[in-house]
Amino acid sequence: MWHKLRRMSALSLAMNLLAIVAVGCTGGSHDVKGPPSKAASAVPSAAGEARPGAVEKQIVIDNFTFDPPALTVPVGTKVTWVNHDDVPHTATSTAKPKSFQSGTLDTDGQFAHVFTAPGTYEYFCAVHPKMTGKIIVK
Ligand SMILES: [Cu+2]
Repeated sequence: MWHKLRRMSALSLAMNLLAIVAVGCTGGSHDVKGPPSKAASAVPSAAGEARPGAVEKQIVIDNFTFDPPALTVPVGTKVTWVNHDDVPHTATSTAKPKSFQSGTLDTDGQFAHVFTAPGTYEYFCAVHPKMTGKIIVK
């Protein structure tokens, strides 16, 4: 358990660094709608009720890959996809009807969805259908 937590912290840290690097590289980007991680932590989000177990997870899209490709989360988790690629991607639910649909995410674009029911939620990129991932909600 502790190992897992520590690995996740390291991962978030790596992601934050990645975000900083990405922003630095694309200095001319006009699509940034606000500092993503700061906004998330500064504002107690509507979905982020203070009950134990409410967590947020991030999936980074980079090099035509959802990372991590499979993510297991507790019910109530807010999952945010962030596109760090320089081409547009989507996170589109494969279910019918769709559980979620990000729309097109440009570079540094992000989309969040709160998973309120247990299940396996498979998704793909509508622009590049070979890009797939899944969220397992328990
Ligand atoms: Cu894509």
